[in-house]
Amino acid sequence: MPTKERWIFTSMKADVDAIVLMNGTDPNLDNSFFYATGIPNGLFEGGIAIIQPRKTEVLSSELEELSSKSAGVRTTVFGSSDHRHTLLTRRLKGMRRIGVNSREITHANYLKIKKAAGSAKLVDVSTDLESARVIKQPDEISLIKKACRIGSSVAEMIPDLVSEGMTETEAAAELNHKMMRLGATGPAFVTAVAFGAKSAEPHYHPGARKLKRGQFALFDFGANYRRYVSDITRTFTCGPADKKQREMYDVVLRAQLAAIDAIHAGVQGKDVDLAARRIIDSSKFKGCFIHGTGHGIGVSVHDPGAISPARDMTLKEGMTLTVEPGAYINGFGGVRIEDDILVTKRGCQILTPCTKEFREI
Ligand SMILES: [Mn+2]
Repeated sequence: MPTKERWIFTSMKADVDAIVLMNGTDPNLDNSFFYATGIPNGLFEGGIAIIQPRKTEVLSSELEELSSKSAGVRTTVFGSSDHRHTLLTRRLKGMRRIGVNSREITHANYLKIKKAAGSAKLVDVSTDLESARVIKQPDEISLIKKACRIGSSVAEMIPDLVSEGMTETEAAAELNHKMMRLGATGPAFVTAVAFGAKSAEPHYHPGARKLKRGQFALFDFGANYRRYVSDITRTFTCGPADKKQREMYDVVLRAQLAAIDAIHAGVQGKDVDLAARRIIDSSKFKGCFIHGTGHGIGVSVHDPGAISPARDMTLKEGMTLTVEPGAYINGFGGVRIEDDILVTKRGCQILTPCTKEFREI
């Protein structure tokens, strides 16, 4: 297994002496900082990682000194931002080209690196970092699998955890509780529980709405396990489904299975998307699938990689992606079924094997 720094530099097109990744304050943290250093614990506000082909160093405040050192990372502690500036200036001395991650750095921190870099040129390496991050290394895959096992086990339990009359936030609390009881560091993102018409809103946050008989109940959640995440969605009805709900579920399930079937190393993401979209668009739910089929998962829940009609991407072995077609009708509700998969040479491995046969709560 190549070290992260070697992997980043071998997959890189840009020619730089080092990459400097600098965190702002939470939530303006650079996911590539955690990807590149592999440090599973700590917040690292204001922390800096200096990545070179054979060496990684972290400049950390005292608050994360132990997290950084116990992960086996070369660590220097700064006592103030002036001290951090002096250390960074010293480390970058003599360098000509320095890579920065324009997609995740704050403007204020960019100016700080520029000041410390003196006459060296700053080069945007965000695309290179994405190319490295999109293919997962074995250590990452095992953490993602663990996060997926937790999410999938909790998805299996949903009909036992949730009942009629419960509010969305109460249901979300049950899911979060179970994930942490199973060893999750925390939820991967705000657990989305949407009842009734709210299930038609794909990025909904839970509220005080109570589950009533006859409604859809959609659960989109995931576990964070030592910084790596899962992302899973299951949709149910409270009590028996009516005809339209059942048809909607069956169409989305057929679309999701068709997309999974289409996946293998070498296929275009667009074609996988089309396999799902074709099924929804040739049903009475034409036009109701309003987002892409999937995205990467890793140290972030929207990690590099997309299965989308709008993106050119060839799927490769070692990519971890979601497969999540859905259908949404304003005022009525929505269905989404989401699994996480690992792309393999001939197909894919489903990392969230929780049942997706139609179930009632
Ligand atoms: Mn997702």
